[in-house]
Amino acid sequence: SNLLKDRLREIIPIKQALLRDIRKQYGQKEICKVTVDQAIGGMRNVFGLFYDISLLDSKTGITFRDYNIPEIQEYLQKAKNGNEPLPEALFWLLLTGDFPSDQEFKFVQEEWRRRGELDQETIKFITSLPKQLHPMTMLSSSILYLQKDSTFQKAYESGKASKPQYWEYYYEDAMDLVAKIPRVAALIYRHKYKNGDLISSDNSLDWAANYSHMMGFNQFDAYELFRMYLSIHADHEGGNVSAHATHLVGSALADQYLSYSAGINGLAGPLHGLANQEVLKWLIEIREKLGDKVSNEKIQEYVLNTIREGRVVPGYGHAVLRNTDPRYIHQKNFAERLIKNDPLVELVKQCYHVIPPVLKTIGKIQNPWPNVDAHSGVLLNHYGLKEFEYYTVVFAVSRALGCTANLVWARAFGLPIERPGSITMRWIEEKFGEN
Ligand code: AMX
Repeated sequence: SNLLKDRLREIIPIKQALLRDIRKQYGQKEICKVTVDQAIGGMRNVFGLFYDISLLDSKTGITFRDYNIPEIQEYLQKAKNGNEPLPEALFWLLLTGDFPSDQEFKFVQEEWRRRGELDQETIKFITSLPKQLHPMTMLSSSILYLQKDSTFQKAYESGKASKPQYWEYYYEDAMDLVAKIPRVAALIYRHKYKNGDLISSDNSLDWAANYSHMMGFNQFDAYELFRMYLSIHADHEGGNVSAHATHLVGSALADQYLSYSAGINGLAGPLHGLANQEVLKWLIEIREKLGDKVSNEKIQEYVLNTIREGRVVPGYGHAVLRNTDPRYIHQKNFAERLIKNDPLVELVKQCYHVIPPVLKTIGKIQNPWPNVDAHSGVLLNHYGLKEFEYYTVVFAVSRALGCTANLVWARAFGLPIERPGSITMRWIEEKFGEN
């Protein structure tokens, strides 16, 4: 039997009824007012999206179905002798709202093993991509290529799919896409950086460890890093660029592949997921220019110079968070537990003390604290992933969990095509002008 789909079949009608009640009871309540400034300013604090699987609090950070990062670490299944949550369990939680039993966890793991292999055409497509492409471009293209296998697209085209069943096809596509994405990503890595010397999957490993293995990293601690990394990047509520882009494109009934490829394209922007490649570049630049054992004063100066040059300090600031990102703290704890004597990890720690006070002196910066990307690069680097151009791909493998889980629910709730209104300068002047 299909444990996860059966569970969804049970809870979807309950949640649908709940949503109907909520609309009946609160449908006409006002959530917030929208000012002209907000319309022009990237819709900060405009609550106009419905996204049920995770929520971001500006002070305490992300919760996945109401559970924060330390709770995720405590309650989700872990590998034998491991400390980090396993993404299979997180996916069950995101989809159902419950922690999985061991049997349910194993079900997801087995399904992903079963669905994860790539056919020869797909392997040929990926290993024929021009090597000069950015790995995020390769990933987005490869996900688009996999769209040939979309069960939703086929059912819709043949007229077989009726609206109440859409979510079932989105579920199938989510499971396939998530099962395959580590193989796609590892193939891109080996093709681009390792002369096409491919490594087959090892199905005795869990999903995250298998990804690490297919990249070529086989230490237990590297497995732990991938388990942790792929869990904490999975979702960040609905308004961030990758989640929002996926949700928006999906609202046009574009299938999971078309929708998540769009999300990946947004994640590839330097103000969003690409920041983790930028952080490592920036840290290495500091060490090249200032040497190791750099003083706090020199770092301060370097930060101010970066800003003077019109660049952003990567890894710091956030559109919503107003505190140190708990995902940063989680990675810091990981590093303190498992990594000794890595100069770049030490530099990240030093920056954590030095940079926020400097950014606070720049009045316009709303949040001087580090975000998730300030730490992840040095951890990947420590375990041998030196090609920092590739870092955002690991982020994208993780974000597939949240983005695809949300689309299953978007279809289960029967959410309509997203279509907010837009305004012009003339419209604003005519509406609010004196005459
Ligand atoms: N370095 C320098 N300037 C910064 C800054 C930083 N780290 N963070 C914000 N600012 C600047 C902005 O560029 C903006 O300047 P402007 O008015 O001249 O355009 C001003 O401060 C106000 O910005 P804000 O309201 O504090 O932030 P925002 O919501 O507009 O942007 C973010 C948020 C993340 C894009 C921004 O903080 C940034 O560019 N940070 C560096 C890149 C980064 O780490 N991105 C990753 C974010 C997490 C993620 O999505 N993965």
